[in-house]
Amino acid sequence: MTSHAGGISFIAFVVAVAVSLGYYQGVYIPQVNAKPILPEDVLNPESSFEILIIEGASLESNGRFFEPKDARTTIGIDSRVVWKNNDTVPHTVTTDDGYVDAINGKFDSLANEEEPFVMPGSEFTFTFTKIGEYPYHCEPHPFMQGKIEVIENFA
Ligand SMILES: [Cu+2]
Repeated sequence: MTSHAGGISFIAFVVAVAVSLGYYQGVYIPQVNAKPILPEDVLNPESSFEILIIEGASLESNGRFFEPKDARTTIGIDSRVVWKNNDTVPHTVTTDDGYVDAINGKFDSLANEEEPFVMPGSEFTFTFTKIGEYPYHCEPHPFMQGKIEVIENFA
């Protein structure tokens, strides 16, 4: 009788573990990794906000680096930001605080394996899908600093 009860509780244990693993892999993990469902205009804003990397920006004495330095964009309107490198040397656009967008990944040109540096005459594009403040800098030239503010669309 005792060993029989032990056998049943062992089977119950095995079933419980199997159910738990199934839930973890089949339900919990997909939920945690799922991307949020966002409106189309947030994913693909109608306009872009342009920021110039000024010629001579690699020299601290230049005093002008990203222009505008502080940019305010509206989510779903112009929250796609394009940095154009008008300088003669490569630069990066790199998050100060490690921000990772739920849709578009890390806010860092270095995360782009094909073109980690924004080459002269080239550009880097990043779409923010969440309101907030996003300070950034250039990795080889840390005095090059800027900030993107993404505000709510009240329209
Ligand atoms: Cu730079």
